[in-house]
Amino acid sequence: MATKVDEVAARWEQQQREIAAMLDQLKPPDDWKLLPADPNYKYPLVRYYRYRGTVLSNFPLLWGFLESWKRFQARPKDVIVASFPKSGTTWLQELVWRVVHGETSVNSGGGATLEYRFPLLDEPYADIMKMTPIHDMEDPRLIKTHLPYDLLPPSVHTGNAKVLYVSRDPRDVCVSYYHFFRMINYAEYRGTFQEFRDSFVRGEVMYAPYREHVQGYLRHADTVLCVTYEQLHADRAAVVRRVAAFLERPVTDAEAESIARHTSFEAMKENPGTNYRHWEKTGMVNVGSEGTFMRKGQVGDWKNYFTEEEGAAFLKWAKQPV
Ligand code: PPS
Repeated sequence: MATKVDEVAARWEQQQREIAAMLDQLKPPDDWKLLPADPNYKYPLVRYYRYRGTVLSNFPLLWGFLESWKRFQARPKDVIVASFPKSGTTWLQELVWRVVHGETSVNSGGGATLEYRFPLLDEPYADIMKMTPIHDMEDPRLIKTHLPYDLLPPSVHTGNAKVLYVSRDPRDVCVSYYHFFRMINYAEYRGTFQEFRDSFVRGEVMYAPYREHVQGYLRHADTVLCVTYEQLHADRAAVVRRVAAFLERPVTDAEAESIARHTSFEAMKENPGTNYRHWEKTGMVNVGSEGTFMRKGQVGDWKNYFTEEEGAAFLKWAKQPV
């Protein structure tokens, strides 16, 4: 039987033609400032803009981000997992999903991918992915976002939605992001790591500036539950308990241990609901050439990309208050 993923995959070529046609017609609002093109991105249909300080691509615009953002009304049962990309979003999403649904079986959500169970607020690609639009989802809605705190829809700031934020050693974020942009066909980054790192620091990569992003959420740590990738590595069951307490969905010790076990790197790499291998079918990634979404899952991979001095300087830059 054909799945939604098969339907999406069958439309890849047509979708590229549609995107090209939409791009021809695209007239970004005045407050979307086009950034100079970075020739290292080889995918021909992507443009980067700065919108209210943050770098976003033409994709949110093409897919109705502004309309959807205005329409978004937070509900008391909403749970939002926010992050700068590559900080452990998927990891925290799966953990949250399991806490909310009391899910302790191996393949959560019957194997449905997180993209459907826990959709992205920023790119309302529901049509393209044959998904239920976020507005029509039933409670409890679990929603992912990479938007900085100030760009969250106003009803999230004033509403009762519960927001969680995950951050990670910025050097590992940068390495993971570099590989991600090399892997996905919607970017096809072909510059060197040094070039990518420099554009990260200049605040020119998607969702930059990085420091403002992290510090913007940490400033709201009184209402936002902030966890780190490194804490997830060190003691996942403890994070499960913190998340459960924050969401007011208590878990037993046995449940906490089970959720911790099913959210190990190895378990999530095997789980079709979390490993993003379906992207290999839908055309999102270039199969085989640049690795997979679940790449290494390590703390400290940066040491393979930075010298000790470069790493120290980068960390100092990242921690500077802005
Ligand atoms: S995204 O695209 O922004 O949502 O990506 P995000 O999920 O934030 O980050 C992807 C990185 O997280 C790693 N990951 C994990 N590490 C350890 N354990 C588990 N369970 C896990 N799940 C995801 C994933 O491998 C990416 O990191 P790198 O360093 O590239 O391997």
